[in-house]
Amino acid sequence: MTRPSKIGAAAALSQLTDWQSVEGRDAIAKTFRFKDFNAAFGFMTRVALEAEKRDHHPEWFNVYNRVEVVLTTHDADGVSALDVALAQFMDALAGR
Ligand code: H2B
Repeated sequence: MTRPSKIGAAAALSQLTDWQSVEGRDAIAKTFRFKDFNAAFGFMTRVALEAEKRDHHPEWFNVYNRVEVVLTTHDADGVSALDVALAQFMDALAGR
């Protein structure tokens, strides 16, 4: 499968709202907060199914209603258009 090339975090962030750069690596991050664990895990489940379809997967950490997401493209050694697209999918799903 052809992987997209690295565009870098700065180029990605210019296309996104409320995402941030990550210290020490080429990646983008956002913390999503939900009403409760059920809402947070529902979000994660929907994203997981979409990630499988896209063969592009998030790094994430969940505690109760909080989901901390980091996106980067391991095959490109940095942020690619796949990360921008997945970030936009997550934002739309979470309503932000
Ligand atoms: N997800 C992310 N975020 N980056 C990748 O480079 C990547 C992935 N590569 N999911 C895919 C899977 C690759 O490892 C498989 C073999 O297609």
